[in-house]
Amino acid sequence: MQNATTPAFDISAKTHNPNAGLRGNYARMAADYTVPQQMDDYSAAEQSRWLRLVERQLALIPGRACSEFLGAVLGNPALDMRRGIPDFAQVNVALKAATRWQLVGVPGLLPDDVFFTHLANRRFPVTVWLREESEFDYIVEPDLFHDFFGHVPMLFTPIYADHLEAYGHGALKAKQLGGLDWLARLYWYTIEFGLIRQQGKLLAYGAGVLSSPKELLYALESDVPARLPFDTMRSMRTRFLIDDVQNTYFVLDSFEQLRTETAPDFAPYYESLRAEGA
Ligand code: HBI
Ligand code: FE
Repeated sequence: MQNATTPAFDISAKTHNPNAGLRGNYARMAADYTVPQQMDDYSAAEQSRWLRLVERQLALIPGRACSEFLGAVLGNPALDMRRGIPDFAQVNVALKAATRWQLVGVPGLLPDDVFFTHLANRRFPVTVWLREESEFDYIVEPDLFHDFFGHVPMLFTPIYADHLEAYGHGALKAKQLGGLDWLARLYWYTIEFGLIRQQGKLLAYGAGVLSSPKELLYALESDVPARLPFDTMRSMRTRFLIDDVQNTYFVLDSFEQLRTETAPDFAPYYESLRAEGA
């Protein structure tokens, strides 16, 4: 289901060697790839860029973001992004109380097993650098805005927070079973580009959709992409495009559905996907 020109790009391949041509300063990171967030490092230009990114996206999400995301962004003072670039340490006080998750600063994309080990320990890696002005409308790699605006609000929702920890454990197991590329597709079509139907309305919960003005409108309103009922195996058979809008989106009926569909042991799934050559 992908166009012939853009080869399917598997993000996990890109992250096997995080230092290969990626941004961010990996020189001073800890053994677990975390770096301190230096609030004084952000320039006035970056603070202004952050605010413009936030204002633009806040104007688009009412009626397009799921209720849990909207509730967190508009209702939780710890997530008032209009005050400027958030201090992870301050957000962590509220986040820990809400779902026992913590944000950790990272220099950028991490090797899969490092990333998943953080998730399995309820630590969400948030990139500390912000995109350049020239990338205002689009950036391929996750930056501070994508990670914080797109991913962090959902961490305040317990059922989602539990799923993400379970996903981290599952991904570490998948790596042992050779199933990581398939499970990466599941992550892509849920955590990154997932849609959900709530009170009959099609809404977004995926971070890649919620943090992109173009993709938010396209994923919900364009008649080009396929929108399929969420199906674990089908999502793991569907290759994704890392540097373009998606051809296919998967729609949940509820977050309960995501939890129950991903509760079973995935080993048999990997066996049949391997047999199919998916
Ligand atoms: N590293 N910092 C960071 N952020 C990600 O979203 C990320 C990563 N490394 C691996 C990875 N994602 C992928 O393997 C998952 O999206 C499946
Ligand atoms: Fe992301």
